[in-house]
Amino acid sequence: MASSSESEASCRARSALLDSILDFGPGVARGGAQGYIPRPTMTETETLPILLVPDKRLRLKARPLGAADGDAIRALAPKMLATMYAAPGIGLAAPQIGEGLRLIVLDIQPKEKPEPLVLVNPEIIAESAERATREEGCLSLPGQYADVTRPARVKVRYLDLTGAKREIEGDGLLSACLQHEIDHLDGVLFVDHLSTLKRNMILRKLAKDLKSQQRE
Ligand code: K1U
Ligand code: ZN
Repeated sequence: MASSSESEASCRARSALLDSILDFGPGVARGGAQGYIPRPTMTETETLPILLVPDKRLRLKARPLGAADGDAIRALAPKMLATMYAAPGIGLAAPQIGEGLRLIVLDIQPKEKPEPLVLVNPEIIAESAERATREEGCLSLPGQYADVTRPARVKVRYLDLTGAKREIEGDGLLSACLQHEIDHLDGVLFVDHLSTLKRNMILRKLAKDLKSQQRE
């Protein structure tokens, strides 16, 4: 199961959606001379450990993906989605699982209606002058939340898993999530948008929480 509280039906819905976006084919994958091997489902997809602040890899600029990276992207994207759903979260950037690549996944829909998105080399090509404030969290700073002010609306250009150029535009949670994930690709965390005082308070609280969790 992607998460202990998740129903089998919603797991199956995610698995089917994931298959369709990754174009794995109908139900089975060819397994060489032995015939067919079962295709991995979302419930079986490996999840990856998420790096936590202050891991230095979270502060590096990620590199763009090129034509030679197709196999790596197709291998990584389902694992990133499985990791995001299991956390649970609504987004995940490759640097959070230790991969310095410009690759993000997100799904802001309720778990009964999953709409996984995989964005390769995403870039913000337009943003509104209007600003919006919304509470954000981060899987790399578990349990820490703060109001973050960002452009209310953004337009993002990216490549999909087939390498086709696409654009996505949004406001509200989608806008915040896109900006949050693209920030990760540049080594920027949501706390960097806060005052020094608030940032230090959150970082101190995180260090304290993680220390007491280690003792438990
Ligand atoms: O990148 C990340 O660390 C994921 C992060 C994304 C995000 C959250 C809020 C605003 C902008 C971007 C998260 O998913 S934190 C967890 C979270 O927000 C959530 C978890 C379960 C259900 C709903 C939300
Ligand atoms: Zn984050």
